[in-house]
Amino acid sequence: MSAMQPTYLHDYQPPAYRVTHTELKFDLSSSATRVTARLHVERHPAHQDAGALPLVLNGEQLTLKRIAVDGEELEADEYAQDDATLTVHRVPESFLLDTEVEIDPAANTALSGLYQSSGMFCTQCEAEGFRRITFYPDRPDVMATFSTTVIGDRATLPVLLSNGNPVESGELPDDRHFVTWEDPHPKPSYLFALVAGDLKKVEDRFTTQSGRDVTLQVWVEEENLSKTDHAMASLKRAMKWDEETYGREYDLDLFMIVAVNDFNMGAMENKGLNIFNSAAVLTHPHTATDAAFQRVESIVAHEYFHNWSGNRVTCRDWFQLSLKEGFTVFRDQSFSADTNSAPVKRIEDVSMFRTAQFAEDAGPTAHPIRPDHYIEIGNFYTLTIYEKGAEVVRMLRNLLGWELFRRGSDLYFERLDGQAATIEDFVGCMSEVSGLDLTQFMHWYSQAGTPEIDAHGEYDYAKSEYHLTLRQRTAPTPGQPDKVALHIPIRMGLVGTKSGQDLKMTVDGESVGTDTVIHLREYEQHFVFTDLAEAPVPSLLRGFSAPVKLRFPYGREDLAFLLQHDSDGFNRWDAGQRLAMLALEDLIAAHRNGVEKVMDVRVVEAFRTLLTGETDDKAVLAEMLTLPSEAYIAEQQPVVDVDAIHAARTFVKQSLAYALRDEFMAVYRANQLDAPYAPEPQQIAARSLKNVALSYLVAIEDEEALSLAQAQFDADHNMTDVRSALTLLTHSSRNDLADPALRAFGEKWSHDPLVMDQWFSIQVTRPQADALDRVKFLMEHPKFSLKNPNKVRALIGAFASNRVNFHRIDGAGYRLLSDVVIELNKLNPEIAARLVTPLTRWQRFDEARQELMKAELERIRAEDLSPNVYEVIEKALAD
Ligand code: B3K
Ligand code: ZN
Repeated sequence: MSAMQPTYLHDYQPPAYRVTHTELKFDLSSSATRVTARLHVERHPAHQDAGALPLVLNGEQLTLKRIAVDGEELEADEYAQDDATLTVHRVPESFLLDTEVEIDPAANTALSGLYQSSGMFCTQCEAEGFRRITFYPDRPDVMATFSTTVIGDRATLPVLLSNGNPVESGELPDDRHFVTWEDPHPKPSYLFALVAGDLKKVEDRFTTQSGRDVTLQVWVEEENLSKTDHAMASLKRAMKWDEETYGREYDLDLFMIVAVNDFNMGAMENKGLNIFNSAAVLTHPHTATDAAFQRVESIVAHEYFHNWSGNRVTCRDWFQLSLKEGFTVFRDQSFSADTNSAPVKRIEDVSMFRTAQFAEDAGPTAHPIRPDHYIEIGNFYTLTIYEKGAEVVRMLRNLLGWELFRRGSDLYFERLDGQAATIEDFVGCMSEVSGLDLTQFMHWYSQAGTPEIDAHGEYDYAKSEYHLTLRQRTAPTPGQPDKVALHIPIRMGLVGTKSGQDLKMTVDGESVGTDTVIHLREYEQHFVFTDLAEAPVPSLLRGFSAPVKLRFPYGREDLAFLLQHDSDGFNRWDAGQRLAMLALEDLIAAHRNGVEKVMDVRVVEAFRTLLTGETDDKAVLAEMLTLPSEAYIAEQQPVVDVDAIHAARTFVKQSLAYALRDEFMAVYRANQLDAPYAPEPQQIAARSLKNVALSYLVAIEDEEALSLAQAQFDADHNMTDVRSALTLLTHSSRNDLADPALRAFGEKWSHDPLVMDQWFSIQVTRPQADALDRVKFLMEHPKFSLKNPNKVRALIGAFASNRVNFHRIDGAGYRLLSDVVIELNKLNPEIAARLVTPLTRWQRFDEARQELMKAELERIRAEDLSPNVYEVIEKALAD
């Protein structure tokens, strides 16, 4: 039961002992790897006067073979061991601890600690995996230099990697060999890494701004050597960007990336040896879509950026996780915005955020950016910690302005270099350089839930004034019934209804220009804008300047007006989304009431204007032509009616296609590319615009459009176009077209696991009623395995996002998911706990579905659960 006890932030204490240097030796073998450790241990200064203190180390699933203090073997009564710790009762102030343990990497299906993936050995230690490798104070505030010797078979494991620089290598008896690695930078155990396997590398170089020559290597299985160019190019761009933007330079002579097939997350920022899910590193025009190319670029950058925001300055404890993740996500978002299309990057990020993070905030697992307790930290690698954390850093950047923010960042990196820091340290640096009082702002870190702002505005013709009232409220979340008022920066403009131009604004007698930030700090505040020449439509929360829901009673004319005239590209897009939402809401109501559905002509006219107007940004246009997703629409409903949402959205899509068939067709034809594939912004924009247009035409199963989709599939020009065409065919009712295409695709790519993932996903996300049967059938496919997280996500995770089929009223979708969760609970608890998420959102649905979902949660609860799944299920079923 001890594993089920929560850890609390307020219980934090510095460790009794720290490790200054760690020497490791791995003698690798599939089911009996020997790990020999020598730790240089000393009493932590904070506990200098505390009298005798036992040494308590973490350790799980380790078979202890030997333990000695300063060379003296310990007697059985001098230490004690349970399933999570090893305690040495008496130790000197400073000493050497020697241990030897045996571990079983082949049996490690949780993919945490040292495990085997496609014959190679690799590690994943964040957050608490190192304790499955050796006995250690496995917490981020213990930072040591590491020296690691890896021993393996010369034939099967020719490549032996660890953190830092290789300093020695040689041959050993029995056809074995070794390599010794030294990492001179003190690091916590979660950043330790080891890789051993039959890998091939591509190599490049980067010279840092101070002239350090760095060798860059990407290690992959031989058949993937042709898929590394983009990751390498992305790495070099990221290194340069971090020098230019944050003044941060790389600090070792070698930087390595390794691709592995079995990985719980996207990638891991281990010092000098980043380990990647192969899906987050390998690309080729014929196997990866534009979106995959962009994802690889951003993840490569993200992990690289961690070298400063995470590794050089790390977290004091896991409650501070967002200190490294929120800041690093903000950094990778800025990098991608600078490298590609900034407005599209923002639209994509916000769209995902408002759909998925808002849903997390509204559900039973809602938690602050800095939680105050957890049972299993593995459950807190969430959209809240990552993405909301990044939004809060973005607000700080905007509050300070770039120059001061950069000064604050410099101060943070200089002052806390080599240390384990807290969120207060970070915000404190920002406050210190700017003189801003960020006391109220700090509530963003401790208060869970999405603030909702109700805005009302009125134009006083007689006085030429605009009165804006803002009210904020955050709904209670589990454990936090009462909410304080947050400091919410709202960037805005007033768009003149006659001129269509941003009006000059005056607040409290002060002229603030045409685009300003107002600060909402109270529950309710009034703002008066004087000397306005004409009646305005307000453009609020420009660029999504705060992670909030903002309601304003816009009429449809107002939204159509903003869609045309708002100078803020993000809000132009958002006006279109709001306009579509109003139409969708009417249609959802009509569907529920059995009334005939009628399409809002204002939406048709807005789309006509978009399709026929001039555009300088096709990528933004493609976003504007994309309707809110079913998941996003669901977020806006008090009770989610999956069928009505699906019907309404399909109706809007089809109505637009019938009304604007020629316009969509013209856009499709005008955006064909002959040039060889390149993942560059202009090509990506043209492809996304063309494929959005085709998706409308296929939605009405227009014969000509179907043959265009077929031709696009057959042309086999690049994966973006092929996948898009195959998805459209598969999601249509035309099995006569879909089946042969799926068969051909499946046969052609059966050797490529990452393409097969796409093949699985495309099939199980189709809206037709056979989706669930297809999942069951494909689970038996030879290329499917529950032990591979990518496959689980591609098949089961993708099916759970298929809203009409997952939420089938017979409960079969829920049953299938919980069956898989129960099995994965034993194999890979981290993935199991993630996969169960859709069931935890049961409160959002009608009563019949609520009962079905809860019954499945109860069925899972009856199992012998891992702490990961236990924590999520208990929250989901709490009263
Ligand atoms: N820091 C890793 C996350 C690892 C989590 C494992 N449970 C990836 C990243 O955010 O860069
Ligand atoms: Zn990260």
